[in-house]
Amino acid sequence: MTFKASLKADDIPTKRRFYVQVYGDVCPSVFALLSFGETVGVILPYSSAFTKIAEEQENAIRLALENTDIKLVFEDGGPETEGTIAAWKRLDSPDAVISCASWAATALNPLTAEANVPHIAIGSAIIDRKAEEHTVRFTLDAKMEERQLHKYLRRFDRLAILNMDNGYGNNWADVIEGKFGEKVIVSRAYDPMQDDFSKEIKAMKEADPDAIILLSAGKAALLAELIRKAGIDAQLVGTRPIERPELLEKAEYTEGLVYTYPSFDNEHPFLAEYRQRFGAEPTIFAVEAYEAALTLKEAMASGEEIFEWYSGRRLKGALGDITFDEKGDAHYPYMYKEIRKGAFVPALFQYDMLLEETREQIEATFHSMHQSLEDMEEHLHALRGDDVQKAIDNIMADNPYVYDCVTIDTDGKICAVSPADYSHLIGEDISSQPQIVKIHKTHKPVVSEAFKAVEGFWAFDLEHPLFDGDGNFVGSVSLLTKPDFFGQVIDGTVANFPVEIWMMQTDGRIIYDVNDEEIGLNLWTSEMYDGFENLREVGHRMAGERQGRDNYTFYDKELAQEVSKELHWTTVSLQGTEFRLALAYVK
Ligand code: COI
Ligand code: CYT
Repeated sequence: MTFKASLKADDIPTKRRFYVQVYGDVCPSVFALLSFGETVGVILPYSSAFTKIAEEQENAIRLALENTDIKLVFEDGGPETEGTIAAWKRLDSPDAVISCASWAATALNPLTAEANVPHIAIGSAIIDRKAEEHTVRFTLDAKMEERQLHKYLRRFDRLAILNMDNGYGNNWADVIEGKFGEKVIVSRAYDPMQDDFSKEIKAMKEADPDAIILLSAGKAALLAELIRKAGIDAQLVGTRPIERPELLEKAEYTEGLVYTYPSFDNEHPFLAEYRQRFGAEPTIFAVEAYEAALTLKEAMASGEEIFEWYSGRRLKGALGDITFDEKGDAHYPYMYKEIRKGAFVPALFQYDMLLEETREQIEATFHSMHQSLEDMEEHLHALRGDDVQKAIDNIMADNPYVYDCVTIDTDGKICAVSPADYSHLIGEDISSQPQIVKIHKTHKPVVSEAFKAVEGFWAFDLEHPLFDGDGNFVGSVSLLTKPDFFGQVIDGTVANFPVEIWMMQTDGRIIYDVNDEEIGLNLWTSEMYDGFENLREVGHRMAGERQGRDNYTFYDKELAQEVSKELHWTTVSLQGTEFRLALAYVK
């Protein structure tokens, strides 16, 4: 240890690696004997409104690194950047630094980069990196969290914001105001070190909002109490740091609070160990801190440059399945939680909300595809020629999800194709396809079930009838989509929620799933589902009922492990063709 202290970071940036490389081979046993541990500086907001958060993080980091030769130096960063910078100066050339809070990460990023000391940010949703490719962050960016919170907030017309006056609260308030504009009728920053919030509560009362967004950590319980005692019945909404034990002590005021929060695995052994050792319930602050410390140890031992080690990496641990992007930011699912019967639980409303939004999006996308066919009708009194080609090229330009657009005559032969690259399809006879048979009989728009298209893949076909100037049926115009079309809509609506969506026809055929290999299989007959009889039974129930709830056992998203899933399903109805839309989640 003392030996180590004489080495300056500036002289030898990656000390340990240097010694391994130079002397390790020559004299491994001496190296093993010396085996000096590295020092990790940890800057946490002890003397601030977030003392309990800092203590939770310290506990978790100690737990992660006990029985290792890493030396931990905890420093108080206080409530603001000045304290953080002073704490950084007190550290004597550490091998890495972990810091908590957005403002601390923003301040430490350029300083640690200049000193060439790896920097890990925890509890830091909003940071501004002056130095790129340096700071690794375990907190999901607020902009990502906002995209999820947004889906819930948009049901309210009159929003109020009550935020802690610091780099977390003020920046988050800006994000919401930027997205909701006029709908934000009042916004107040409060000093989190204080307990007198009478001015803020008065402003809330006067504004009479539908929802109050509390960008709070420790003070949310008191604020909720004051809000309710003032007779304000607005929905209370929060973000990740709001989940603190104090909220449950004031459950009579906080019941019904809805907030966004990571959906980490509640069964992970770390949680049980933390409870046992410290006699308290760990929150996301502890989970992030633990995962950061544990992986930092591994990164340091790898000899690789720390940022490089994390960048692009996928890890499985207490935070669940997480991936780091090229900026060094972690990504992992968030969900809605709520306080229900005095406990922090996954919010029940989210499953039907996401299912309904996905249903609406799929129907709206088909509707706009159909609309663009109708809009071009006047240019489609014939099936081929320059005008027709121009019209179907325009339709293609309007419909990014569509694979191709063709016209089909009354004999069921393809006459014109867009994009023109696929003109080899001209002359193909598709007269026996059920949707063609149907439109030739009804002269009405139709959506096919899944079928093998002449293009060579499972597809869906939206067919629209065409008539000549005298109103005689002359054939149809078709928009063809791949199942991936559903995937694109679904990815947009459930992005970053811990749910999966799949689709089934009433004949048991799986028409969309995150696992490509399942698309096109039949739930009743495919051997993929042998041994999952209760899933098959549920599938039969789904075929007969337009909507419902059930549960089943099947593999997880990676087809790795069998898990029990909760299921909510509904029906997408397109020109009379019905698809079951299923949302599943692991409880
Ligand atoms: C953040 O900055 O993202 C935090 O969670 C800070 C916390 C101390 C309130
Ligand atoms: N292909 C297409 N059926 C097909 O097989 N583009 C439309 C209809």
